[in-house]
Formats: sequence, structure tokens, C-alpha cells
Amino acid sequence: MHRSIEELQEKAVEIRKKILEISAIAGGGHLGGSLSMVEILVALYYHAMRYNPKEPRWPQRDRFVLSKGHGILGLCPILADLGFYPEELWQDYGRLDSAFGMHPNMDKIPGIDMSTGSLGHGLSVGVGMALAGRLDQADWRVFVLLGDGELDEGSNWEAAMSASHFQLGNLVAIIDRNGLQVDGSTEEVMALEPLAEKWRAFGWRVIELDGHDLHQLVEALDSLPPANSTQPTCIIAKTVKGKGVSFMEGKGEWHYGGLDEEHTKQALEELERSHPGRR
Ligand SMILES: Cc1ncc(C[n+]2csc(CCOP(=O)(O)OP(=O)(O)O)c2C)c(N)n1
Repeated sequence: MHRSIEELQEKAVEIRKKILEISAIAGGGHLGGSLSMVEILVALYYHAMRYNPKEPRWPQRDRFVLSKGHGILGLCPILADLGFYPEELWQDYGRLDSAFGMHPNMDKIPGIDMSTGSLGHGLSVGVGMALAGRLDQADWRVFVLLGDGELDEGSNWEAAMSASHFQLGNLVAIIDRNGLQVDGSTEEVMALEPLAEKWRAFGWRVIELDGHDLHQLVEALDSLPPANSTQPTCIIAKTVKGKGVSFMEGKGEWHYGGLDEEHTKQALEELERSHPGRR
């Protein structure tokens, strides 16, 4: 189903509201980094990716690895909205033995291709999936969403090197470049810049864009070379941690947190006002 940019923008607002609602069930969650990646996920799931909610392991689907697994709050409302599972499933979010822990579990949640949470592994898994797709001469792609702080893990760079060595044009890494990690700014903790040059030096095709601009995201995803091409793509999406909630935006302390009633009300009102049709 084709959706207009305005419809995608509406979706992004809806998903942000759900993130706040679900986090309230457990009294908190990784809000900052879930809010920063909403448009990236919306562009992937409501525009670019191929999947079948009735058959979550459909062999011809595009694969998605949320390498920054702590962002589960952003992903779970999308999978429910698309019909992978009923919303009720997340009512015990964050409780012991629940399907919805603080990170995605592929054995418990339909639509999750890889259990993640321990940072630094998703891209290596993505390389393996892309190699398997290549062996099968399949036309599906593998999308891996990474945090920028996550790039401090050296395994990412081994994976980046092998992806270009094996000419995996069916692999797309997207970096949620919000500039913050748990303990401060990425540039203070372990400087990443010049980030685009690093990925180019590792043999990747690189696109830099505004990760909240759905026009740019859609255009970049539409411009991907075919899965049987030979160069992996890295999309560096510049974002704002805590995007959409004024008192969280750009604030490292909202990496993980919970909202009291008053702040929940304020945040939901702000999001309500930000609906594209109501601006
Ligand atoms: C191997 C590992 N070390 C530490 C953590 C704890 N941790 C969770 S989120 C996070 C910061 C990640 O920063 P970034 O990738 O920039 O995520 P974002 O800002 O997008 O939330 C850390 C260190 C973890 N999940 N895995």
C-alpha cells in the first residue's frame, strides 16, 4: 500500500504517543533513543520493506535487525499496528518472563528477526543474513539499525570491512546519529567524526540525511541499488535524541527514564499538537 509523506508523518506522531504509553506500563524505558529513530522505522516499515504479518518468517521478506535493541519501544507499536501480534501482548512489558522485555526477543515476538540488546552484534548478524541471501540468489535486503554510540564496539568495524569484502549490496546499515550515548556526547566519549569518510574508506556507499525528514528517508530508500549489486549502503541519519518531546530533546538524561502524570500529559499534548494536519 502506497502512503503519502503526510500519512507517514501522521504515523510517526502516533508511534511517538505509543512509545510514551507503553513506557508507562513499566514505569520507564529507553525513551530518548526510541524517540530519535521513529521516522527511520516508519520509512522502513510503512514504505520500503517487504514483509507479511500473517507469515512473519516468510522466506522472501526483507530482514530487519534492531541492533540498538534498547529502542524496542519504537519498534513494538509498529509491529502491532501492522498486525504481527495483538497490542495486548505488550501489557506486561518489562515484567519478568514477559514477551516484551526491555529488548527484542525473536523467540517471543512475531516479526523480530534477531534478538538484540547487547550492543555491537547486529551488523555482524546482518552480514551473515546478507551472505545467506546472496547464496540463495534472493532479492530481499537486510536492514540493520545502529546507534552511533554503539559504533564504539569494534565488532561493527570488522562487520563493515567484511560486508564490502563480500560485496554485499543487499545490506543496508542505518545509523541513528543522535550524537548522544549513555555517558555523554559521542564526540566527547569516543569521537566518530569524520563518520561518513570512515564508512566510505571501508568500501560502503554512504548517504547522509536528516533522519526526521520523511521525504529524504523515502528518497534514500527508493534509491537503493538492487540486492544483487556489489556495494553495501550506509545511511547516516542525523537525528535528535528524545525527538518530539521538548523537555527530552537533546538531553542525555532521557536516555532511560519514566514520566510522572504531569509530564506524560505535557508530552502527549505536545505530540497531539504536532500532527501534520493540525500545524
Ligand atoms: C554491549 C553493551 N554494553 C552496554 C550496554 C548498555 N547500553 C545500553 S544503551 C547504551 C548507549 C548506546 O548509545 P547509542 O548507541 O548512541 O544509542 P541511542 O543514543 O541511540 O539510544 C549502552 C551503553 C549494552 N546494551 N550493550
